[in-house]
Amino acid sequence: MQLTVVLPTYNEAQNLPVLVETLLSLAITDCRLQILVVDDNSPDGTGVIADRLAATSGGRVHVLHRPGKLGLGPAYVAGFRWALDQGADFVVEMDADFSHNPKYLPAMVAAIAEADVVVGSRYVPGGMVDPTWPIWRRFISWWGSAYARAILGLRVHDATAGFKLFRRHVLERLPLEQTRSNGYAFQIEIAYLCERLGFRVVEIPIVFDDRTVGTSKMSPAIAIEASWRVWQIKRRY
Ligand SMILES: Nc1nc2c(ncn2[C@@H]2O[C@H](COP(=O)(O)OP(=O)(O)OP(=O)(O)O)[C@@H](O)[C@H]2O)c(=O)[nH]1
Ligand SMILES: [Mg+2]
Repeated sequence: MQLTVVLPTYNEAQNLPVLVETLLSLAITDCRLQILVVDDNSPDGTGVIADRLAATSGGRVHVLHRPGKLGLGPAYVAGFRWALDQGADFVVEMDADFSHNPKYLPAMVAAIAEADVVVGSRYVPGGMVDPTWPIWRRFISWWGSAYARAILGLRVHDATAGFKLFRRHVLERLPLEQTRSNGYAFQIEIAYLCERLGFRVVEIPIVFDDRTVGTSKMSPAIAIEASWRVWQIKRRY
């Protein structure tokens, strides 16, 4: 079985080498893990580092270069399409800043035996956001998920989760190229489509750590996008 981890990167020069090494050393039975880095011409040279990692990986690391910062949603769509074209049986999406700890991946792979989609979830028992976050930040994160769930009638508890494992046939069915969202909205849109199409979604608890190096690309604009896109998603599908 082929498992492809899609890592979108924008200025993750410090995180990427360690993350790639950690992912490649994971013991995941019955799967050959490969990595696709989708880099948006990061000014800090992440793309060059990714090429170097690919060159010495024996074909386990690949890089998709995009000409500029075109957003997280389109980066994932390009990465998912590439993974499908390469024959992936399973596809993982995760952040490249260690907020999504690779140590959860074996449990997620085990859980896919009984599911179509496995979500690394902050909002099921045992899961949480970084306990050092101030209360307002925890509240915004919780509220974003609760808002999307209420409006879209989602069953998944972590509606904005960006740590997901998909079976191939799920991504084949999703209208990926029709999505227009970015950031949190993209995660909500994918979660909604998965439920609308009747896929079995299972949540595995994760602790979401704050990044320790590099800078966040999140902005109020991305949070605001999510709040109106939720309504657009509801009308559209
Ligand atoms: N290719 C690509 N990757 C991106 C883009 N924006 C963000 N990323 C990557 O997407 C992942 C998540 O972005 P972050 O900036 O960590 O955003 P976040 O995790 O929601 O927010 P923080 O809690 O502040 O870290 C990281 O791996 C980023 O490098 C983009 O426009 N293009
Ligand atoms: Mg992050």
